[in-house]
Amino acid sequence: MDNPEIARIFDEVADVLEIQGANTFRIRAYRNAVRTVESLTTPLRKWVEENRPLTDLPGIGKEMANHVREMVETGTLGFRDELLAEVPRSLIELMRLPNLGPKKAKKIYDELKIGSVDELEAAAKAGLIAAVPGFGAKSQEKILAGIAEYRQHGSRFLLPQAERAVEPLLGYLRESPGLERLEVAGSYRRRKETVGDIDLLAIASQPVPVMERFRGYPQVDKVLNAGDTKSTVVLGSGLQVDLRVVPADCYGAALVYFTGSKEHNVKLRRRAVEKGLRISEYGVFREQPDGEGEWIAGREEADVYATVGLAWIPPELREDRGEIEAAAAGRLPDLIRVQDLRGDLHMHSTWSDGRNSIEEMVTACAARGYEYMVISDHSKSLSMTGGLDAYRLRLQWHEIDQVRSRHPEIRVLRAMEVDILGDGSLDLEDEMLAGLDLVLVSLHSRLDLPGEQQTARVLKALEHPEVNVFCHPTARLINRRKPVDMDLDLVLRRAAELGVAVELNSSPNRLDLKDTHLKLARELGCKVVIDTDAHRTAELDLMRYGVEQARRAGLTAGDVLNTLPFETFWKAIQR
Ligand code: DGT
Ligand code: CA
Ligand code: CA
Ligand code: ZN
Repeated sequence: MDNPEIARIFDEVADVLEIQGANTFRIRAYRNAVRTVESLTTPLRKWVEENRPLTDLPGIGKEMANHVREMVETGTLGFRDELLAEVPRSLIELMRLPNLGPKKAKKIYDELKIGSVDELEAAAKAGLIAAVPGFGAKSQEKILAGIAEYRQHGSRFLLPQAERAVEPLLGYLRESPGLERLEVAGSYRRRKETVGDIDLLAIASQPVPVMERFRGYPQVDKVLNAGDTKSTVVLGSGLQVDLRVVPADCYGAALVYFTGSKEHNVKLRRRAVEKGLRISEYGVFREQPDGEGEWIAGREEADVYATVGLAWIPPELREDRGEIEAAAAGRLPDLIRVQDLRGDLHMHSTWSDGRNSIEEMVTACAARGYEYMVISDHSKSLSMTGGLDAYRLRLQWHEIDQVRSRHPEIRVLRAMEVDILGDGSLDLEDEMLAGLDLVLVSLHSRLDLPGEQQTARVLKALEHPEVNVFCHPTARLINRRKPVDMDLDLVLRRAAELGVAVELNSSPNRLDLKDTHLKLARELGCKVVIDTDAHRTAELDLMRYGVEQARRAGLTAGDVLNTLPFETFWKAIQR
């Protein structure tokens, strides 16, 4: 667990304690710990590993030290989990609203007995919030704006979170007697970066026992709807899951319908109407003069698409962004696959904030069958990550040379993820930049600059002749941080002219560039790479999330530089 995560958990504990009206000293102790952790320049993990006394740190007493050790060693904090079980979930939801926070949430809760976001919204719209002492019309407005923002992002699950809940559930359901087919539809199947809820579809000889088994799943927190062919539950994680059992004859039609997107379905149905057909979740019907439709297809998805003259469309493309037109013209892209990638171009080692040594990363990349790989630790201005200055970078090169000689099976490139400083200059001396095989650049600070300044800063960095890749260009963190204000169109155009590649960072928290941006990048002739930004060997497997995002953008292997064999790749990545 890294420092920001530890800080976030301490912050959460403080929030809940504050809601509970706990002793102010206790709350302050956690807030102080947050501040200490946030300003620390070495990973706490290192402190624990090296058995350095954590209590030497300001604001870290015995209790906090134990907490830190627990988080580093187990990846979670039992005390936090206990607290979260005590406080009404809805109140935590309230306190997490932008522009609210624990104090105001508690006040509103105490005064108006409001315990959910919906109730809060209704109260704000009715003017009740403005009347609460300490609040006014202005804060009421801010709360409504916060709710709108939260609705857009906050309540959606990241794909890996959803997967952690869905995978075991699928395994459990597959044990149902009489189950013949089971698939996840909805945004999950389209591999959207976040999902609102999970839509399951099944065929079963007898639906009722499948429904009963579903509702009896041990992780089910609440059953919202219990029917013979459709049920809805909420899992302990808060994730809502629908299960529908449909007849085999309309499984394909139902799968198309519930995979969506809505926009894709609308376009598809319109196309059907033009051909005198009607597509619904029950099948494809030929319209008859008497109003009754004649069923003509529905068993498989491909059958449904075929009735309207289309090839089967991969779910990732079903967003009505030209995929129906492409399918009609027989020009659907041959989407990139994980096995097309021949190298990972962005990863960290213990030289900065990674968990594994260079050699461990090299062995792990070789085990994944890569032909080449890139070690790219942080530069010095990111002191909290242990970023490297010129001196330590030279030492690292020495180690890379040694590892290279032991691992001829894979080509190891030396790079650095160089920080773009506030003024657009780079956080490493020119002569050192020249000594790197590849130069990656990223924004990690001053992410709130006004658009014009941010754009100018980035453009200046990309002009530097040594730069090869612009990493996680918008710096967004999904559900947590907005993309920077920047003229991305302009930046991508310039990157294309300069021959600088843009990254699709596969970390499921980032997925940056995202699908629509990638599409734009390709249209503008920008080079694209997909990599993991792994901070430990296991994270090398995150590549599939990047590939899924690329597929959503309609990218083929030919659109991505690191699908190329090394010699060709090496020429293509040069400016
Ligand atoms: P989500 O859950 O917000 O991440 O997004 P989806 O796409 O999974 O949406 P969801 O769960 O509301 O519905 C699943 C699919 O069912 C959706 O992609 C398309 C279909 N669907 C739902 N409601 C409608 C509707 O009102 N009209 C049409 N044509 N399709 C719908
Ligand atoms: Ca859904
Ligand atoms: Ca749904
Ligand atoms: Zn990185």
